[in-house]
Amino acid sequence: MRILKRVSALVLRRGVTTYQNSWSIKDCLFRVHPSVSQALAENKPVVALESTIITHGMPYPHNLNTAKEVEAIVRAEGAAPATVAVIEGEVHVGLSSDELEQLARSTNSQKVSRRDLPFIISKGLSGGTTVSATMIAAHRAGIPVFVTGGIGGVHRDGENSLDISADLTELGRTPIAVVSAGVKSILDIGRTLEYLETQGVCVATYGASKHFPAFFSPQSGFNSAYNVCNPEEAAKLLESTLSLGLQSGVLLAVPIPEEHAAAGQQIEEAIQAAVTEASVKGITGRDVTPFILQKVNELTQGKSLQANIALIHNNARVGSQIACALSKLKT
Ligand code: PSU
Ligand code: MN
Repeated sequence: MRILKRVSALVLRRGVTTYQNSWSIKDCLFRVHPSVSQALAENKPVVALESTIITHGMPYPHNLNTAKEVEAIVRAEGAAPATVAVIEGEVHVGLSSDELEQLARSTNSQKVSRRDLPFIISKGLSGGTTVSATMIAAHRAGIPVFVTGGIGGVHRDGENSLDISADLTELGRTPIAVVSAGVKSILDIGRTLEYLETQGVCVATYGASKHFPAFFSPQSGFNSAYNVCNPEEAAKLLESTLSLGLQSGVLLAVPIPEEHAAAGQQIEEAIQAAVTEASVKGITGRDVTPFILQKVNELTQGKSLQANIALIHNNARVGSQIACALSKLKT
């Protein structure tokens, strides 16, 4: 009897072991660039960066130039940049300049969100990672600060279409600070904030007020739950999220600098027109955001692109300062 029990336990354990061996997370699918792994090993600040903005958010060569400028800003602030992308079926955390250039020039890159990762990896494809997929990779690599332009959200009429970006649920389940300029007014900002609250995401404006920014404008008419005034306060907020063991993330909303917000009204009008056109043309799903971004850029003769670049530069500065402040808290 005892022997029998033992045998069954062994089989059971074997079953579990076999299961774990076969399906445990494969590190080989995640490639961390040596510059990033070295910084992490030395407890130096690292800033994760997304790449859908490169593949789908901006036209070439602005995408490449901006990506390079952002990495340079991160370095100048004393942190290591880790741009995330999928290259031939592997998730890269940190890209070489050749890889960055190839991604920026490529015309057939996929837009890779959480739901797309399994397929893209299984087919050995390449693509730009959205906020959700970038969060997954950054968290896995041990990078708690991630800078982007804007996150996805609840689309207008989302209460009927249920078009709600996977970025929001990712923020609810991955403990990373996402530094962004808020949410574009192509989205339903009020519902986006409600959804983030439901997901348990701590939303804080970076600055003196709680005004939640609308990407191109420093105010959206909505407020964040909180505000933090400097990198140290932001770092402490993130530190408590991590120390509490919360599995949810933090959204830090950085208003576009005043000098670049001037074109805000004209851009707003272009957004209205682009949203209408997208709906008339029946554009849905993952194609909505890239379509609207491109249309708005056209309608504003490039002003939206300039504002977009300026706010990303600013976010990179702020995010890097937060990453530096956070690494000081650890030492
Ligand atoms: N918002 C922007 N620019 C972008 C995106 C959002 O202003 O490039 C990209 C980000 O990568 C974001 C993604 O994670 O679009 C959200 O797409 P969707 O709405 O399909 O979830
Ligand atoms: Mn969507």
